[in-house]
Amino acid sequence: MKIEILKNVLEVNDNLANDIREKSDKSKTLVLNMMSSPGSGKTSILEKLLPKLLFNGIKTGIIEGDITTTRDADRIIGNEIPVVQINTEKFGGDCHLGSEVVKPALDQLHYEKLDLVIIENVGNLVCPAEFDTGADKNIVVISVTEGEDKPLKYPLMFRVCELSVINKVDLLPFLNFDMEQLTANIRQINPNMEIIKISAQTDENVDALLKWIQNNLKN
Ligand SMILES: Nc1nc2c(ncn2[C@@H]2O[C@H](COP(=O)(O)OP(=O)(O)O)[C@@H](O)[C@H]2O)c(=O)[nH]1
Ligand SMILES: [Mg+2]
Repeated sequence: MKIEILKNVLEVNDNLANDIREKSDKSKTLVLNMMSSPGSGKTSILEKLLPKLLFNGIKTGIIEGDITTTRDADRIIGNEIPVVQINTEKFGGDCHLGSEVVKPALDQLHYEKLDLVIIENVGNLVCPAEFDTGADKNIVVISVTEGEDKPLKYPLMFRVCELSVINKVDLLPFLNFDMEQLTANIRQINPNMEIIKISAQTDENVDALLKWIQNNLKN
């Protein structure tokens, strides 16, 4: 009985996610879903990325997902880029964003008029990977302070993503961290994963992420 209900929930979620993609394909809007554990630097990356997107004339909207607070949206506001905050506690405290909460946020942004929407999912390496948000591509951010083993311990997250952003490389001189081991672990789970190493603090290589986005825009 329980299994049947879960199957239904996922089916409803997937159908709505497919509707979102159908509409974003028509309007040529690229929708990205950025996931990671709490504190990997998702909002910091957006803070560095948004002025670059604006400078390059890419019409962008942001969806911020958190259990509670508008702290991340508050950090983004002021970039002349529209932001919608979703607080999942209002929907039962979900640890992820599903398509049923993403769809109204996309509509609020009038996503059909935008080139790009970036969703910052709830910080969590487990549940967000299980729910299709309707995004075209999934991105996982992993920072160098999290340990090389995380792709092996949270394989679904690395299976559903097409790009791994390895953040906080500015900290490498102070850490006993094996970058080669991390990239080997990522590729063991997902041999096709693209990998971009950045520092959202120093802005190192954030332009490579911008380029990746530009290459994936639909128009
Ligand atoms: N040293 C360093 N710290 C970073 C970097 N990116 C983010 N941080 C810090 O990591 C913490 C969490 O960042 P935040 O953007 O809120 O992560 P989020 O929870 O994934 O959105 C903050 O204290 C940031 O200043 C980075 O590239 N290098
Ligand atoms: Mg954040």
